[in-house]
Amino acid sequence: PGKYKIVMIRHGESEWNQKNLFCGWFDADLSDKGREEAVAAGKALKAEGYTFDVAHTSVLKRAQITLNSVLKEIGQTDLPTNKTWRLNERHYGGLTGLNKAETAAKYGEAQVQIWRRSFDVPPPPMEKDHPYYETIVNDPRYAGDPKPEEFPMFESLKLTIERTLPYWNDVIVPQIKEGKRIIIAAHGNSLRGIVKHLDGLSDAAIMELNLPTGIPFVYELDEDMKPTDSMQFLGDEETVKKAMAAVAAQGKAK
Ligand code: DG2
Repeated sequence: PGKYKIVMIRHGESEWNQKNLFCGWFDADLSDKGREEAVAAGKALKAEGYTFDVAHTSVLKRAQITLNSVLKEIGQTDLPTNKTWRLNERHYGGLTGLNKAETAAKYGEAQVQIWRRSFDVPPPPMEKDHPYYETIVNDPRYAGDPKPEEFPMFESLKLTIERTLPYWNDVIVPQIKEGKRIIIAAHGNSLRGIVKHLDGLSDAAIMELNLPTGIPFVYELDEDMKPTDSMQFLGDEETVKKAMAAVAAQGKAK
C-alpha cells in the first residue's frame, strides 16, 4: 500500500453526454441517470468507509452536483470544497454543442477521434458568433479568473494539462503531503490529464483511455507522488469496461 490515497471521480452522465453533444465549458446539468450514478458512487465510497478532509472540483455544475451527492451519501455535506476552472473539462472550442455522431458522419470518424483523443491537436476555436460564446465568456464565475489573456477558446489535452497541472502541483500535492484525504470531482479530460501525469503515460497511451462517468477510482501514492497502485475503480471490472467502451463509441457515426 502507498503512503497516500486519493479518490477521483468523473461526474455522472450529463444531459449533454446523454444527447452525445460536445460539452466542454458549457455548463450542462446531470441527466437523471447521472444523478443516480452520483448517488451510487457515494454509496460505494460509504461502503468502503471513505471519508475526506477536503474536496476539489471544477466551476461546472455537473462536477459539483456529483460531488454534493457523494458527500451527502457519506455524511460529509460540510466538507471544505474548492472550485477551480483549472479542473474544468477541456474547452471543446467550435465543436461545443455539436453532436459527436453527426460530426463523425460529416468529417469522418478518424477526424473526430483526432479531435477527441489526440494529445495535441486542438479543436477549432470558438468564434465570437458561436451560439455559446457569450454565455461562457461572460459567466460571472470566471470574472478575473481565468485572466482574459488565459481564457481558452479551444483546448487540446496538452493545453488542458498545462492549466490543470499547476493546480495539482501547487494546491493538491501539498495537501496530500500534509496527510489530507482528498476527493477530486472533475471531468473526462481534466482527469485524463492528471492520470497521464501520475502514471507517466505516453502521448500515444493516453489516447486509449476513456474514463467512465460516475465511477470513483483510487490512486495510492508514495512519498514522491509516484503511484504504487493506479486507477482502482470502485466498481466491478465488467461494468467499468463496458462504461469505458461506451464512452469510446460516442465518436462513431450512427
Ligand atoms: C465530455 C468529454 O466531457 O467528451 O466535453 O463532451 O467529461 O465533462 O462530460 P465531460 C465533453 P469526450 O472527450 O469524451 O468526447
